[in-house]
Amino acid sequence: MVNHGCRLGKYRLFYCPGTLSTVYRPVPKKLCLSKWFLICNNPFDLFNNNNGAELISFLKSLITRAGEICIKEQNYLNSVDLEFKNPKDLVTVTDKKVELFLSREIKAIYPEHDILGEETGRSGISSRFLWIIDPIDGTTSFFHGQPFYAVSIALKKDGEIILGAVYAPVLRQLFHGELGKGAFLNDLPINVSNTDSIIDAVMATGFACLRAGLKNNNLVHFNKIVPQLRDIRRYGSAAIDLCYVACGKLDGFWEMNLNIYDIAAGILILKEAGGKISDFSGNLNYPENGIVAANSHLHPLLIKMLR
Ligand code: 2AM
Ligand code: CA
Repeated sequence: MVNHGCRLGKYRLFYCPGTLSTVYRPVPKKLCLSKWFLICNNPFDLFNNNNGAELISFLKSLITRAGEICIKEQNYLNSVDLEFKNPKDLVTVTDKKVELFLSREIKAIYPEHDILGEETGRSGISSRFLWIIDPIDGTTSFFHGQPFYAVSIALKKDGEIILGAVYAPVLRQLFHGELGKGAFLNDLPINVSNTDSIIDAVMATGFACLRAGLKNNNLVHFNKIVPQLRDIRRYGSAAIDLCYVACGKLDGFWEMNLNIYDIAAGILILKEAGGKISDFSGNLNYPENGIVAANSHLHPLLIKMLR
C-alpha cells in the first residue's frame, strides 16, 4: 500500500497496518488508535526536538509493512518472477516492488532526503540525510522458500549511520539500533555474547565472493576456521548475520565482497550492542576489504585466523 498520509499542520498523519510499533507522542488521545501515526514534516525537528523517536517509529512501521509484502509474495513466486544479475545472483519482482514501496514512502515524508537502494542505485547527492535500503537481503533464501531473509534500512546523517533496522518477517524478528542509544530485538535491549574462546564459538559466514565469481574467495578461510569452532552457520543474509552477532545468537561473522546496503543497518546494530567490526586487517575499510564482526574477545582472534 502506498501511504502518503495527510497533512495536519506541522504533522502528517499515517495509517500503518500491521505495525509492531506503538503510537507515540505527540498524538492527541483521541487519535490514539493503534494503527495511526503522526510524523513531523520537518526532518531536522526529528533529531533536535524529539530524540529521533518519530523517525524510529516511522522506520519500524515502514520496515514492518515492507516485511508483510515479502511474506505475502514469497508463497506465490515462480521462475517467471526471477531475473539474474549474473548466473548466481538473483533478483525477484518482490525485491523491486519492496524497494519501490520503501523509496516512495520515504520520499513522501522526507522528499529532500537522498536514497541508495540495492536495485535502483542512488537518487540525489545533496541532502545531509541518506537512506540505505536493501529490500530483501537473502534473495536466494527468499526465492527458495526459506525464512532467513530480511529487509534492511539504515539512515545516515552527515556521513554517519544514525539509525538502522533489520526485519526478518518470517521469523518476526525486528532489530533496530540508534546511535548512542543501544540496539534492540523486538524492542528489548540486546548485547553481544561473552564467549571468549574459539572452541566455544558459533559463527557465520557467507559466499558472496563465489556468486560474484571471484577466484580469491572465502573457501580457504572457511577450511581453516571452521574446524576450530564449535560450529558454523550459513544463513545467506549478511544483515541477519550481523544482527545475530549483535544479540549473541552468534559469536562472530566474516564475509568478503559484500556491499554497503547489505550491512549498513547491521553495522550500527552490532556496534550499539557492544560488538567490534573491521575489515580482515583490523582496519575500517569494510566491506571493500572484507568484514569481520564479533564480540570484543573474539574479534582479534578471528582477525588472526583470517591473516
Ligand atoms: P542479497 O541477498 O541481497 O544478494 C550472502 O552471502 C550475502 O551476500 C547476502 O547478504 C547477499 O545479499 C550478499 N551479496 C552481496 N553482493 C552479492 C553478490 N554480488 N553476489 C552474491 N551475494 C551478494
Ligand atoms: Ca543484500
